[in-house]
Amino acid sequence: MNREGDMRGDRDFADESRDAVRHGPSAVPLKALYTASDLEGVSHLGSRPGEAPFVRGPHASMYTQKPWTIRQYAGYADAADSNLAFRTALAEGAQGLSVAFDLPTHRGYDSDDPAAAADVGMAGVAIDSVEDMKRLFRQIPLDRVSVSMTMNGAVLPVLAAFIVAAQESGVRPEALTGTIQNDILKEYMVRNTWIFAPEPSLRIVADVVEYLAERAPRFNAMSVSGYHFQEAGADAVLELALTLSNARTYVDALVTRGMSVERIGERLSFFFGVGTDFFVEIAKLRAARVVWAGIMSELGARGARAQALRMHCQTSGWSLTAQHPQNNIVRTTIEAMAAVFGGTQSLHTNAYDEALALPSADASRLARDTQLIMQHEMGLCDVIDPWAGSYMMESITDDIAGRVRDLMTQIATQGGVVEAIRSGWVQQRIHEAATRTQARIDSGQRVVVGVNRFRSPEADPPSNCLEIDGRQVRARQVRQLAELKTRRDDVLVARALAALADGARDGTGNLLALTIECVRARATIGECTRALEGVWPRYKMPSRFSSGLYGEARMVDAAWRDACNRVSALVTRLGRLPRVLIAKVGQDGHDRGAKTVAAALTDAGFYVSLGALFRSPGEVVDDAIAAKADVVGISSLSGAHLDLVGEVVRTLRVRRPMAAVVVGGIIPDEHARFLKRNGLFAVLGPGAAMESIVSSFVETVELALASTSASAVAR
Ligand code: MLC
Ligand code: 5AD
Repeated sequence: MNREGDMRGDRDFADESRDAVRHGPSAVPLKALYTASDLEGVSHLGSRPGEAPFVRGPHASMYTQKPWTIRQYAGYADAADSNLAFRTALAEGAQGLSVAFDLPTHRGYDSDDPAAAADVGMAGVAIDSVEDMKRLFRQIPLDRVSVSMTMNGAVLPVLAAFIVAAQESGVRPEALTGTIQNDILKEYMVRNTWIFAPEPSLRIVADVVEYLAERAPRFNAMSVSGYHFQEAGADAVLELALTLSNARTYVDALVTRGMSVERIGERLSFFFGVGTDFFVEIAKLRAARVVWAGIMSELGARGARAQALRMHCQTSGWSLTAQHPQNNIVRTTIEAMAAVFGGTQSLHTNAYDEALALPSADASRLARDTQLIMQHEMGLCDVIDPWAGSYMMESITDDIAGRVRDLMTQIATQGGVVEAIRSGWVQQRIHEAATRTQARIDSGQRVVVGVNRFRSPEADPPSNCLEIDGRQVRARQVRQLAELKTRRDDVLVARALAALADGARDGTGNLLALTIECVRARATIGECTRALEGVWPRYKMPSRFSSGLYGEARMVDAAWRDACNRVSALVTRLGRLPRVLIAKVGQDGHDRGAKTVAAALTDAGFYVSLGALFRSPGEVVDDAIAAKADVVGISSLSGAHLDLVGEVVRTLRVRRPMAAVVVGGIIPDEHARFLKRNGLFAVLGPGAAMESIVSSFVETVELALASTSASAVAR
């Protein structure tokens, strides 16, 4: 029986496309039934694991010899807190470490920098200097535990601090194992922790790869990421095409600098997201290896180590819901199975409470144990590439590979990825995909259990969300920074920083080698970044969104039309369009939600301005005044809302009292109550359908106007 409840004859069913009953549009059309004829023309069949094109995995023995690495991404507050969490995790079964840095560190600000104040320690660990890095890895044997560091913008000083911290604890660079993300291109496309413009940033990437190849040959010099594309809304084909195009761009740049393609390939690694489209996600990982092996072979790589794509995977954070968080355990487990069936080398499973806050200790343990159970209780490591030979799996693997090659050709003919970033093509394409997905969820075409269907009236059990006292972390960091500066030789620091700036300006010397000397002399992450900023000013990028798509997708939907009618009524009452500023504040660069809301509000009839990223509270108020906003909608996903949103509300009350503030994102209930007591109009939690967001904005404008006219009368 299909979802509509009617029975079909066997033959009809066999011939039918699966589209009508699928859970959502997929990167590739799936059929209800696959047969032997679907294998015709599939060229990768017949290869063995560890053999080109590596569809069956990069190693011959795969998990039978060594299971994937359980590598949980973690970091919060300061180095000492995170060190304790790392050591506990390793004692309890984690097999590698993966450091989440806070946003100021990502963007090259020290914890005492006013631009960063509210974000210190909130979404990851605060690292200001080599001393913090030493605290972070205290009593962790860096010659035995491999460490992944998700760092891109501030890769030079952070990696330098890691290398010096290891050296000062007796571990030479040659002995270090791990991975540095060092993938700047996707930062401009989606993740938004860039600091400099693309061209100088590409030089930094290449200097890092060259230095590591020479001095730390066991360290993976980049982790080219697709995960963030998926999180931002891309489907599997777009995720692969962008990731592999970015990787290709790096390889070309390194080859131009004289590095051998063999050497580059050996320490290049990849990172993919694994979402809810189960079969497609498995096929995606297999297809990634096929396409990449082809590219590397074309570029002249001969060895298996250079041709085989090795990957880390993370289950999808976006697929998790704030409603009934325990359902997320199920989502994550099944996504993790897809990653394992796809042959990942390393895996992060998300914690079930991530849509509410950073993972609590309980939720982190459960996430890790999910993988331990998979490895030790379920027999998943006993058979290599168990999906091989499946009509469906081999056919869609081939289909995805073909589509990815086509899209990569399209990107190349447009002038390549750097050009596609500059023109906004990539950002736009991902944003449009995200907007369409949102429309499908809001209209109920794509089911999210407990959110748009099968809602339960029962309240969720209270969760013990992790709370970080950012002010305390900042106070500690500021004190330690001050101490560091009294103990160091300032002349030595100044000389090293000047040499770094010269290296950047003149194009001479390896920037990582030069930064290592700065950090060894106790220059801070912020000081190294500022030295480079003297040569390469901080980059700025406009924020854009597309109107039309969302409204069109929901045109025939009564709930959406009702919401639009409410806006029309408001327009009539005001005699003009109601004006909204959608703003991001602080160092939080997650803009998927902000862009989708901007698009939907525009389609509903608001006049929407979308603010730039990384604005201070004062700048958000400037933008609100310039936009003559009736409502300022702030999107906050980094945990820094208490300070930042509070300040926007206070400043706006003085400078544009008629404007109201609403917030969307990850805001714990208690914080929402506190902010509302202090003048915030509304909090829109995750999972809210656009019609309810539109209605909230309408009500906010009405209430704000009523209270402004009431206070005018009182005056
Ligand atoms: C493994 N090995 C085998 C084998 N399996 N040898 C023989 N037979 C087998 N079956 C060998 C490998 O060749 C390697 O040795 C060693 O064992 C370790 O295995 P690995 O497969 O390399 O695993 P690992 O060290 O864990 O490395 C996996 C990786 C790496 C290559 C994908 O880059 C990695 O760990 N990446 C993690 C990235 C990450 O955590 N990112 C988080 C992003 S979060 P040798 O000698 O070859 O080294 C994020 C979120 C955000 O980005 O936005 O903030
Ligand atoms: N600790 C653990 N997980 C984190 N994530 C982000 N920051 C942290 C952190 N400090 C996870 C979330 C998010 C993804 C990018 O990584 O799942 O979706």
